[in-house]
Amino acid sequence: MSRWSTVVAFVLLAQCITVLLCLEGPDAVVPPDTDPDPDLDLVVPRDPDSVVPPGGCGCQSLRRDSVVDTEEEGGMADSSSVKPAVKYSQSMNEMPSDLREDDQDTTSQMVLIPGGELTMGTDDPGIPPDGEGPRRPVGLDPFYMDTQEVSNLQFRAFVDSTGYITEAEQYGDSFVFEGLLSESVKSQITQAVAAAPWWLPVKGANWKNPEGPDSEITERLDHPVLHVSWKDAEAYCSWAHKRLPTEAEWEHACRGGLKDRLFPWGNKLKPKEQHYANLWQGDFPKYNSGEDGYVQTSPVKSFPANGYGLYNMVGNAWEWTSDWWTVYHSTDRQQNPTGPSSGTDRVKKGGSYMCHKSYCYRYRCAARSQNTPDSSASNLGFRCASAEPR
Ligand SMILES: [Ca+2]
Ligand SMILES: [Ca+2]
Repeated sequence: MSRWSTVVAFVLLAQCITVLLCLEGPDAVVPPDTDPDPDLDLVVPRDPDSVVPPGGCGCQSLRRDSVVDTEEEGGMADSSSVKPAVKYSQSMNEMPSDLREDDQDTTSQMVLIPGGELTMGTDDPGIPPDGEGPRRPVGLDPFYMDTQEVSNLQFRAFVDSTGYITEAEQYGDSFVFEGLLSESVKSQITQAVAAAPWWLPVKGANWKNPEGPDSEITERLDHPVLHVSWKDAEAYCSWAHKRLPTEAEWEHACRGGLKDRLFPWGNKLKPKEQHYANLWQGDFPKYNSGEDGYVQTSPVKSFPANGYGLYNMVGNAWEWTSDWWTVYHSTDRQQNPTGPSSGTDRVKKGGSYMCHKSYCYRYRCAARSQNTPDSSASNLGFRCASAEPR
């Protein structure tokens, strides 16, 4: 039962992400943003009505007992059937073939993230109840970070090597966004999350079958692995002789060397009208235009890398961190902070392809959300970190 509560909480989180941008390959990292933020008001929703707080999107009310009958639901548009209307980023999303060679690696390439005296959090939180603030001093040792979200191909190598069975496979189900499901699968589902009816518990949904038994990952091996719990993520990283990043490490890596910026590339959501991340464009949850090129996940190296050479830090898939969740933070300087010593939820960062500014402004580096460790869903993945090069 607790797992359902977790999943439900996760569902709420999933509602709150979106926006990114990108370039192609290590040589195409985003240059430092020296612009103070001239278009900030144009790209960052400041209208309280345009940003639904967690309670507003039902995140805090999601519990297993919130799952209700769906027979009276009016039904929702099937986003997966909508032909993407790519406006700007199609060419940017097409990667040179030589950059795809490392997609065959069973673990990600890593890059050195410099340490130093840094800050984490923000004094201008987009969603104050999430504990984004206050801005606080942090000292970090240098560390290595995966350049990409762990892909299906990489996770498959782990499973093939170890015989690992994920928690979603053990439970026999996972949460899937309704817009991705086939009519056949939807016809068999009689329950949904009351506060977020676009999330449906799907029997047989797991990393190998992201939308249930009639789906597969054959054509998505270079996309992020989904439906992995915190424990699953930790198990993969351990197998790869790595670990999950702390929230402080993840946030520092997200910023890509920039200071006081909203996104990994700066403050403008779409510099020069280019999409820098896989988010949701359209009317959530009914219509996803796919203007950024994708209505679901994208390959892990699509969109430009940030200043450290990291792809999709915001958007595409949410990413687990090692920290337990709390919204209360000391302003005292901390060295290599690892979060609370215990808790009920783990911190996830970055938002996903389901994030839209209208209800989930969580695709910023300082934004955060949480799920119980046994949660899994169709927009939550991870990447690994390490103190040593791997
Ligand atoms: Ca998208
Ligand atoms: Ca991500």
